[in-house]
Amino acid sequence: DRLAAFIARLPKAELHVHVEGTLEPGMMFELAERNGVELPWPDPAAAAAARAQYTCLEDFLAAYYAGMSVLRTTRDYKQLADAYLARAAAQGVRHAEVFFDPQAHLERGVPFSTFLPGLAAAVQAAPQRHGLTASLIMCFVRHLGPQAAADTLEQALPHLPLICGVGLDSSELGHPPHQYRALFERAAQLGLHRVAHAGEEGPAEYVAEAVSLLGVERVDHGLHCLDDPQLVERLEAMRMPLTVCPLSNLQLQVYKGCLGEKLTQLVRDTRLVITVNSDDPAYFLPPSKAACSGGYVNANYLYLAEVAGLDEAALAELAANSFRASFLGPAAKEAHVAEVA
Ligand code: ES4
Ligand code: ZN
Repeated sequence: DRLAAFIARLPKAELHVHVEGTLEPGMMFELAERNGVELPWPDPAAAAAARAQYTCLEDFLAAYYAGMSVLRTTRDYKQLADAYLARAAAQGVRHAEVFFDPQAHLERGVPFSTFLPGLAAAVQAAPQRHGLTASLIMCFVRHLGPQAAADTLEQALPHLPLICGVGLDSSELGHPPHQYRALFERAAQLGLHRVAHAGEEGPAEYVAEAVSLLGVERVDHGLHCLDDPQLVERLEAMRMPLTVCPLSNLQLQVYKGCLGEKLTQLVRDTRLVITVNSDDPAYFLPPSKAACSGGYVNANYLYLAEVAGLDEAALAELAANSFRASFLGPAAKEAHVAEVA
């Protein structure tokens, strides 16, 4: 329809996408065969059907870590990231800041020197190959704790020129951000940008901690800040961007109650700097025959537009926010924002 066509043409940045969450069932089975890895599903159709069934963060994460076990060689990582960047470019994405989970690979015996060159090769080739810029953000998985995260940052030191920033992801409840304060101080000293998942299923308090103790420049998800009006005011005053992922939140049921109401509140009733993102687009598909393919960023804009009743001007503002909230330099930001208008 008209809105879907408008969204498809909007130039946009994607700031919250896990490269491992872009692994489509077809490529997952291709790599499983190439690398001799056994998967817990018989074929791509069964894996795809299973994806529709995950309705909480922990069930999703179990499948996400199982799925990425097929990634073994530099070539695999390059192929995965390149395929995502091609699909993103086809959706009007002009710049992508892509998360990866080093610990999920290190734990399986795949070293930095295998996965990082693959991811970086795809990122470096993206402007020529697909017409978009991209960078890499290394996330620490909270379920392994702060010491494992600190060890991971030290292991990453030889590769820092290829890494734009650090983030925090995986399980949230029981893993408050204050546990990562020293780690994020170290990351800041190393000149890395900082973001963190907070307020996805965790409380508003975790969002407040991420902002005041970790010094994050964006909050990933951040939805539960709505439970604390004073915190919302602080985030508005700071112009702290939230990277919201509507289809992810819908599928994983992270908000008890009506998600549509909460998303509407975020974009219509606050002055928060909201951006729209896909999170794990191979896993989180739109509820119905949406006019956008898969769970990629345009399907997230369309779903949000539908539940919150957004018009073209509001959608363009969200796209402009995505560049403003990016880690691009001021000149590149301005050029992209001008292109949206
Ligand atoms: C994630 Cl949806 C979500 N939440 C937290 N951590 C993640 N890693 C990949 N997807
Ligand atoms: Zn995420």
